[in-house]
Amino acid sequence: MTVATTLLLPSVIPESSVLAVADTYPEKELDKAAAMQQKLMVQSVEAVNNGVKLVLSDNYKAHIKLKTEDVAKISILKQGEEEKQTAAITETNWDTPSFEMEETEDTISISTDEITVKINKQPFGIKFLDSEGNIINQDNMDYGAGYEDGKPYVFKDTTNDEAFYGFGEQAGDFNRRGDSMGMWNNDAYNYNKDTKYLYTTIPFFIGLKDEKAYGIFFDNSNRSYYEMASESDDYYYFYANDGQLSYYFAYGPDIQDVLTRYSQLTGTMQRPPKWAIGLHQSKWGYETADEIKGIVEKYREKDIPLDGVHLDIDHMDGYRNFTWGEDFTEDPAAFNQWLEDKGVSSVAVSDPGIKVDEGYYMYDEGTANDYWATNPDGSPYIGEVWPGDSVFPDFAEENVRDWWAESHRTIFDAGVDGIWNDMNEPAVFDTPTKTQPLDVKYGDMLHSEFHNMFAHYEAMSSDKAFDILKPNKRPFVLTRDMYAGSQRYSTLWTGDNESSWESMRLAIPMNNNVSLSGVPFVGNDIGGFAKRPTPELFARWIEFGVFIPFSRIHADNGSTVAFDPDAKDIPGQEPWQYGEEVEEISKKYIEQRYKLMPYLYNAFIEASENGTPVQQPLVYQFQEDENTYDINQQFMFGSSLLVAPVVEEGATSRDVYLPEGETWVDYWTGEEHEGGQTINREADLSTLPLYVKKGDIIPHRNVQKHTGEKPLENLILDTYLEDKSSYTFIEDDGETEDYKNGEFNETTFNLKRKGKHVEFTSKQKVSNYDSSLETYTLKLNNENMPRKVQAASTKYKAVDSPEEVKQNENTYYYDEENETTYVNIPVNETKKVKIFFHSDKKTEKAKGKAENNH
Ligand code: MIG
Repeated sequence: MTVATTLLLPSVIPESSVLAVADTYPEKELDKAAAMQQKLMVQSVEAVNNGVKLVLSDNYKAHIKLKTEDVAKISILKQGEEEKQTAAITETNWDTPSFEMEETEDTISISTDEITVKINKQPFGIKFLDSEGNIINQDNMDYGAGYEDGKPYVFKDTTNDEAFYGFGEQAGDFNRRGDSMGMWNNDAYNYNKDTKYLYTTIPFFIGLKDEKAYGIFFDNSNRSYYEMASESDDYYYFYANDGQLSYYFAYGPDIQDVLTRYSQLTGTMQRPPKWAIGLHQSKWGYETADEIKGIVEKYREKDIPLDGVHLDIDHMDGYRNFTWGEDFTEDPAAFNQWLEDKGVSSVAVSDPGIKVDEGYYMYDEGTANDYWATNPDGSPYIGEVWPGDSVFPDFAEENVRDWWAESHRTIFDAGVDGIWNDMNEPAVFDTPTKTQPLDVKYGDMLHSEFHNMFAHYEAMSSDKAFDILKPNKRPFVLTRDMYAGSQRYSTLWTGDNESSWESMRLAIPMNNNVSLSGVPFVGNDIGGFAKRPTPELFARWIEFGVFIPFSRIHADNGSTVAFDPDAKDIPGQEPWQYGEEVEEISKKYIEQRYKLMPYLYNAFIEASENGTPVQQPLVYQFQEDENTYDINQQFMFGSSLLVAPVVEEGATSRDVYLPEGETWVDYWTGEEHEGGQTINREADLSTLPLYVKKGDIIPHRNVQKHTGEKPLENLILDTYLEDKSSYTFIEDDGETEDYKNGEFNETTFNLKRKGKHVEFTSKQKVSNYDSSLETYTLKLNNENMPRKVQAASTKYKAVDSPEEVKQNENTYYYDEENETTYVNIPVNETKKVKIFFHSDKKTEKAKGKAENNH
């Protein structure tokens, strides 16, 4: 513990919790020398319908299963022990692939069309090869795999050019090669780049070597460790304090395929309600409903879009979960109705610690039914959290989860729309480790095994609350902690970050790795939680914050004001707290998110179907470009927009790397750049460098006060055409599960360049949703002046402004200065719309080049 850390803490946190800031349970290091000593030998082999079973020396056994053509599961267990799987796994419909087995004196090989798993017998060791016989990954034979003092471990060979990604929520660089990581869900208030244990455990990573990617998921919930070439350039290893040695191996070679497999294995996020992907405003320390109403009113007055407000612990009665405090509001239902009328949804915090307090219904019901986690002697475990002495629901038990789900009634009945699960490490104040003793019991598990899954099981229950109490409404559950697979139930925010440039810089690679760990819906407190940002930092953070999947401004109640240390009243962290210029910048960027809503929402639909990240590290799309491997401060927002936030104090420009093989268009100026180079972009305080991948269509719409304010009547197809572009647009009601019964529309737009003209078609594949769409505005960027626009015999009329285009069907306008054509196409246009140009852009470009060469 350091004095500096203590000073940063809000004074209201009990002194005892301060002790624990950097202090979790002592690490149980692996004895490498002991691991090296022991070698498992294959003693016999049995072919089974999904792979092979081996008898190993020292009373061990192994089962190598083929789960799909490119996924294998490896487990090594004690003889007689039964194989378990954790709650991460959801995969149900994989079929065992056909495979061949071949045995020699020294090896056993099992091969599908995609991979070969080659097992060495003396000693036991595994190699994964692709269908051409290239080694993708292999055990390190000096150390091998097995158990040391009860700790399951696996050593793998690596070479200097191998990169590692994933590992859930980690502070530090994007590429984790060279890092020493741990997973033990931890209340990491005010974490920094050196904080080893953050809030979330996702024991999944991706290795990328020779442009080929594989994934490993270590299905073990105990505290685990990852030494990724941190001790040697030649090997990496991972191990856990306890539990079984079993892991899944998935071969790509594309990162996208690895992530798809992982998402099938552990599930995908649900389609979110649209309001949840709008802007959220929060602060710990909005003490009354009136205060929050004032904030909402200000948003509306200033015409800054807003979709959600968060009710932190001050909404409760003495921190009793699922209650309303009279000081907060005497009429919670009226308050929520007021919000609803303003188009704002509310998200209420939920803490798992239940106050020991006879007469408090949660305590009484839970006690009467033995719902609490217990000490070894069977008595309820009591720990101190916000309400004082508290007991904790045993979320490992289904009946407890059902009861907890049902208990959301007091919150949901009053009109709350979403749930925010906090403190679910589970955090307690009065132990040096900040969490419960390891021998507290959850179901038939000890806390040591359950710890990293506590939030996962809790989220299961919160998700169920929606099923029971808000049937047909899409759930929104926000959580501070996760285990692998929690994306099925919840959205992640990355806990108590800090209002500092370093903390903002950490957020980008952190989100990128969370995204590669199966969790697309992730965000960080915009502006930083602990302390307060300077106006400049807030401006830069909101510019970037509108391009992260979950976009919420949130701040600590007890922080000092960094830009005015003498301030008496600590203001909230709203966009208008930092002067006019920053307010304007905030508004511009928040509006930008709302303009991109059709694009963003569709990116989320894809995420919910395939696990495709919404925030994508560059390597996700560009793994054949090695320059992307170590990029920390850039990402793709959806598949078409490249975001390069300014993350250095005082900077007025930044370098941007544009991946190879594409042309990139500056979103603000239209300037085109070839990929495969680093450019320097001017970026005054109001500019976030943003680029579009040429060839893509980005659907936009008009700005709204909130996502449900105005029906979508006009869809703008912002197009950066090369030869061909296409986009499939899905529309539904944005809030119910009706789309599951087919109530949605699916339309594909196609654009083709044919010499001197461009052809546009739209085809509706599904049309079961009652849409308000009337027109498309086809916006063709960086094109010559059109000569005419025509659909069969209908001639489109040239008009004088984009506004006129917007108002009149079958019209077009050419903005000469920006070289942009706008065409208003009625949605029921069934004919090809042809845009004829005076000259053909491509020949012209070629000519231009030829001239430049003279
Ligand atoms: O001990 O509910 O990370 O977002 O505002 C602090 C009060 C408890 C921690 C969360 C933070 C929240 C705060 N909570």
